[in-house]
Amino acid sequence: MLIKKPHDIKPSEITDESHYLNRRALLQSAGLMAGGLLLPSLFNPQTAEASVALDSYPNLKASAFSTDEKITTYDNATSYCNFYEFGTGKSDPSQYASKVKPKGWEVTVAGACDKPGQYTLEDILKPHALEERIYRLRCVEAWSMVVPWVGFPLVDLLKRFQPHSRAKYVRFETLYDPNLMPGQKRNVLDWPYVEGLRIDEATHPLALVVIGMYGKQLPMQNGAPLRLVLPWKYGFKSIKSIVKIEFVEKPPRTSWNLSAPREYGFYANVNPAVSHPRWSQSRERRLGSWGKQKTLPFNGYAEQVAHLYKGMDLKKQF
Ligand SMILES: Nc1nc2c(c(=O)[nH]1)N[C@H]1C(S)=C(S)[C@@H](COP(=O)(O)O)O[C@H]1N2
Ligand SMILES: [Mo]
Repeated sequence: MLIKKPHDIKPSEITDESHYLNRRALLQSAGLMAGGLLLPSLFNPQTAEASVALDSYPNLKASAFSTDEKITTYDNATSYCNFYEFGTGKSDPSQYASKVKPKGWEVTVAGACDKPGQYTLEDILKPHALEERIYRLRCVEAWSMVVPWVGFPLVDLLKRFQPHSRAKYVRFETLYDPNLMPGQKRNVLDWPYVEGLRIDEATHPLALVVIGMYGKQLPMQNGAPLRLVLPWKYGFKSIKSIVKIEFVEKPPRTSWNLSAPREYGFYANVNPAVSHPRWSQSRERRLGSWGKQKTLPFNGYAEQVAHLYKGMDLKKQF
């Protein structure tokens, strides 16, 4: 398995690193396309549960953005979860979500773009070549994990909808269905769960649409059938079970920011120098380990993303 750490990626002759990374990501996905690694037929019209029937993604290449750190066990990553729609306890999602099989999933695309509309999950996924990205994900509660995610760059999905230049932000919404997701019967958050990104964050090559993990279909408790994974941000930005994508002009109000604005900012970049009002963010515990380790700025992805926040005071805009 080819795994390159970000610091193994040679500096290019092109001075602007963001251009270099963008080009690299483009070449990479082009290469995967040419290799015929298109999404295998996800949908078997003969079965009622067609929409998320595929249960494995064999032979995926690990992308150059992957870390070579020790991978968290499948059991840990799928049983210690945050998904408040299924309860606030860490084991609630695996206990209650595993029984849920989303059928006929659709995603609404709205706002400032040329191609708004109602898309089936198949429409959303079909044109994209899948890859494996071994990413760290760091929860705001100071635990973290390393997971081989299966997905494709968010930029590739967003550009299909041809956003207008006045679309400065993207807003994402999770399914609202209290019968399927009993945690929504309680007012712990303002449902549906909403997250948002500035357009340059959303189109950064590290931002991933995820549909699987560990070479398998994404378990419901981890956000099936599709979620985001934004490895340089606290985990709550990585919204699960998305049903709506909207291109907007102003920063959207996001669920955690609405519920506790002093604790959870819009940017939520991992920052060991800025404590949460109730605990330090300087260290973290990897799921499955006892000790703690140092948390890195931008969760270790500073080289790739720090330029997005040039000139901002990240203590104020946390
Ligand atoms: N819709 C929704 N998305 C969500 C959450 C949630 O409660 N609801 N929790 C977030 C938080 S706080 C974290 S840390 C990650 C956890 O992802 P995991 O359970 O796959 O580790 O999902 C994020 N996405
Ligand atoms: Mo989190």
